[in-house]
Amino acid sequence: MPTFYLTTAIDYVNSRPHLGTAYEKIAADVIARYKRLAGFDTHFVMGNDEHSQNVFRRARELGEEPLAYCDRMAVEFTEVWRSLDVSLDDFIRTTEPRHRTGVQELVRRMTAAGDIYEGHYEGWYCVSCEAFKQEKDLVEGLCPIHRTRPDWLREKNYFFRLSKYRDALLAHFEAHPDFLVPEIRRNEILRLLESGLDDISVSRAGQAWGIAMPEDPASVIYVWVDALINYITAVGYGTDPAAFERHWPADLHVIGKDITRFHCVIWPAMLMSAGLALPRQVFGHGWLHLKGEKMSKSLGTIVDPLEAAQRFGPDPLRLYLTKEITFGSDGDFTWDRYEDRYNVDLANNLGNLVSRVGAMAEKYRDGVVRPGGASDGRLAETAREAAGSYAHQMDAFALERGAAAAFRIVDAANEYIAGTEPWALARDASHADRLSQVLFDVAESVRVAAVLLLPIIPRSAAEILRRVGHTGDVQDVRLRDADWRGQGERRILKGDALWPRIVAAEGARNEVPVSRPAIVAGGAGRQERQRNHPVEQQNGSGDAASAAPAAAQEAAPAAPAPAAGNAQITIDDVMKLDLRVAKVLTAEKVPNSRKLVKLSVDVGSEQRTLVAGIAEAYEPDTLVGRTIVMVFNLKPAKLMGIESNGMVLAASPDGGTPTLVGFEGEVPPGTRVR
Ligand code: ME8
Repeated sequence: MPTFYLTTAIDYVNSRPHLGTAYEKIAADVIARYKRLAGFDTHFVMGNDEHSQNVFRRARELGEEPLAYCDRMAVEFTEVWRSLDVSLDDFIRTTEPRHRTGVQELVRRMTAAGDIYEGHYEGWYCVSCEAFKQEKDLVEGLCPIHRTRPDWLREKNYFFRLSKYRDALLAHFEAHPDFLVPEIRRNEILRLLESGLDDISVSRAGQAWGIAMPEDPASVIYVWVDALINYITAVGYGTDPAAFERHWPADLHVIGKDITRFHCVIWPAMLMSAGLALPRQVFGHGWLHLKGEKMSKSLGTIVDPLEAAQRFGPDPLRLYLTKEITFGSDGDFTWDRYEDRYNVDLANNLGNLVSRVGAMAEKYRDGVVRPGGASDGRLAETAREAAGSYAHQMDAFALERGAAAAFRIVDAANEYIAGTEPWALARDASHADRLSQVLFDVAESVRVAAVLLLPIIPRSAAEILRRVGHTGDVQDVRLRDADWRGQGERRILKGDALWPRIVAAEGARNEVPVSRPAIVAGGAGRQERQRNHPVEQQNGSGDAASAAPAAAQEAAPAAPAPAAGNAQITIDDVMKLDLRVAKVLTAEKVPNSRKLVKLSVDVGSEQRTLVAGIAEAYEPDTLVGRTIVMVFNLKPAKLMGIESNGMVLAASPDGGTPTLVGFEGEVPPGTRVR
């Protein structure tokens, strides 16, 4: 079986993980899971970088021993990775004995090669970067990344003859055009190499926190040199030669674009000096931004990954980060966009499809679907094309395109349902075979899409596979299982809506309450998150499909569900909506909510209370006396503890503020809108 050794950067532990660092781990996990799916014996290693001065200072600030602090942070970090379903095989900490032994061994070998010499360093040092800086690196005297003034150092250091390796590095880049991807990063490093290399300090004097230089306990090894070596100590360098032999060289280091110089200049030169093989490839991903700024603990622009995962469960977050951000480029995270994509990709599209397949299979075929003969082959063709493109894109780490390919199958299946109208076929016994085939083809599409989505949304894809009749261990599923299987019988299971459609209380759209997705993260913090986000389950039954409004999670195929995309609905569907004119009697802001307004309205025959997400667009006073349109027959739902009996209609542009639907002239309350 081919092997694949994959690593991420190891994190500084001076604060908890944020969504930017989590982005890297999730992307790497998608790759690791994809490689397993593709049949590789994959070894996926992550870890913590503990010998940083920032870590030492943080521990001291908290009155803790540095090692005890690091122990605590290791628990916190691994807990976050576990909650995000990151499937790491090993977690290395730089304070571990296996690491210390390997680091000292490597430095000894570099010394034996004549590449380490004693000298004095005088210059700038940014503790947040843990990097020696030259005057030309600073902007107005500040570190451009952390916007802080670096320290001025004068100390005895050991130096590494990095300059000696410039030509060898250039030759390596030349011979291995894919050593560093994407190309923009490769070009940056090539320019750097072409401009020449200076030797670098590889030790710090007068510090106790770190790994001692082998022959000089008064000096500790520079934290970056210490950290880079994790990639070999994690697989046994200096402690377990057989494991090292098995795993090294790494197939891929996944790191952020800010640290490519360390990984593609210093690290390979260190390995060359020690006579070890170089990693095969380095992927320098982009930054996750929040409001246009790099998400960064030192800049304070961070989102808590657990909070983001607890919003809908880890899978929607994983999908957002994989599908919405071009892997290799910078990308934005906004709560609004995250919620929009949840609704579009999951609630309306994939979740709706799975619900419909379950409901139709049960209603028309008692839960068992079989081919009925004479498939038109359209879905099979889409699935084949998409699966081929998926593998091609994922092999090139174009994760967003891989995700998009899988969703092409989902889109096609939804459109196919809208086009073939199984509910109409069911009304005529002469179409029984055709109906069987349609149901089978749609179920098979769902199965293929779920196989392809396993690396990205592992929990949900496993659940979807179970619902479309997969019975084996999902760990054994391989990429070849994405081949279209036009034969056999499938037992299709109905279940709760996987992702009930939401319009969150803070989401500015018309108010549809959040139901709990069928698949969510477990673990600590969930209750806290629910308190912070003023949305409540619509009903206590857990029957999310019935809780979902306006048929977004429609499960009963007799009245067809509105499909995703541009699929059409019938007049019967439209007539299910009881829309009425109402007049606003009172309006008040809902406490602790930016967007919600509580309205009491006159609907002719009665008064109703509504909660609407329009507070950012309308002052409550301006609403009183206004004529609006509401959905009259929507199930009551609680928002911020207030029961809302209907939904206000408004034009709601993506990312914009809502505008209420109204009339030119006077229309009496209670009038039906149709
Ligand atoms: O750099 N978006 O640790 P770190 C995307 N210990 N990635 C981000 C990010 C963002 N907003 N912020 C950080 C270190 N990262 C060193 C690595 S490896 C031998 C030593 C990425 O905790 C960052 O680019 O500052 C890096 O790859 C990783 O998170 C850890 O960052």
